[in-house]
Amino acid sequence: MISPVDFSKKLHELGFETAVGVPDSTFKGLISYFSTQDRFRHVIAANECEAMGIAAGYYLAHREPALVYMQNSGFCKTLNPYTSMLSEDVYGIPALLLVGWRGEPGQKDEPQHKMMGRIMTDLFKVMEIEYSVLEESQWESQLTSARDYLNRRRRPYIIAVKSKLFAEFKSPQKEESRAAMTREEALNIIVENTSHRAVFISTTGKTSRELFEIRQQKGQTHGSDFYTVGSMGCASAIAFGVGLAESDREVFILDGDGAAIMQLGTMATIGHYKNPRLKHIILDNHAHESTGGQPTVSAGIDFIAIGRACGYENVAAVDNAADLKKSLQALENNGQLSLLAVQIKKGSRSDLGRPTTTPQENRDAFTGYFRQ
Ligand SMILES: Cc1ncc(C[n+]2csc(CCOP(=O)(O)OP(=O)(O)O)c2C)c(N)n1
Repeated sequence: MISPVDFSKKLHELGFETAVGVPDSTFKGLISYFSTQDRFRHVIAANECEAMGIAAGYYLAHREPALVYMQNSGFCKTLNPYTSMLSEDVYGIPALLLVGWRGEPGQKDEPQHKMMGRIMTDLFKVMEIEYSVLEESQWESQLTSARDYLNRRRRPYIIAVKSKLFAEFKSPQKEESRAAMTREEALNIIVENTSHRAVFISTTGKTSRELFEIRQQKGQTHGSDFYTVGSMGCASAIAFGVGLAESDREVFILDGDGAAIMQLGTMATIGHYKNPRLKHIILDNHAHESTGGQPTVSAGIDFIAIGRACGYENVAAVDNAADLKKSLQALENNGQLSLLAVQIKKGSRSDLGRPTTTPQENRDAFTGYFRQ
């Protein structure tokens, strides 16, 4: 396995001083190390498009390339800044992209990673980006060659990273959150305190995995839920689309803080159109818990103020079970576009499973249920 400490040291020797990205579990040890040391400036970006913009700006001011890390599912978000900004046809700006290879052909992975895993290297070729696949036996020389390439060519270079290549790095324990509930406890309360007519669009990662298991435990239908297994950040947009249908059903968005920040613009769209049946719940643990608990910037932002400014009509924040129950009762049929920010603590069950139904079964069950 590659040591995150040695890898970072080598990057630093090669002149990299800034790392920016969106977390991926493929290199969670490395991200965890970036967050604890002061060798690198480390920025966790809202999304991968933004990360590329930051890398470009950094280069303009420093004449040094940044390291940009991301999961391959987020790589597509770099297509626009790459083709219209960093590529040689436009400004020609170097950056070293570390791309986690989820869905690698032949390896077991989730359905949302299958296609990207299959087309990833072809996509690099179509985009005319040079790449190599990181090897445990020669990673140091690969980094040196990548750096040479960036100096010579002034354009991005990609290093694809397969899973289980980086060792873990345990960062020193931070102060424990004072929030009372785990996400699973909050989800249980939400499910138990909402009408049987409500439908739920749950965000990517453990929120959808926990909601799925809660339905199993309670012997309830999965038809009322759409589990957004990929497309991080899009649950709120999907809910907005669902809400366009003529129906008496209330549509609950079960969002994460990382996901809400990734597509914060959707709150402006939702706020503008004011569908009174949309109920946006942000489960805020200040972390990308699903990929290893890396911090988001949510501790410093006020979702309630953002919601209000975007035009949500009813906004509230809660941090305990009793207030969550009360707020849910107040939300129900209140006839107002509503936002509820729920403080939760990090953490989930170690035996948490994944949906056992396929995404297409979920699509059909949801569509059938919604139209009843
Ligand atoms: C575009 C994209 N970038 C990155 C990921 C990897 N990813 C999956 S879940 C997740 C964290 C989500 O954080 P949050 O919304 O706060 O929910 P939590 O995991 O804390 O419940 C990330 C970064 C992804 N699936 N898609």
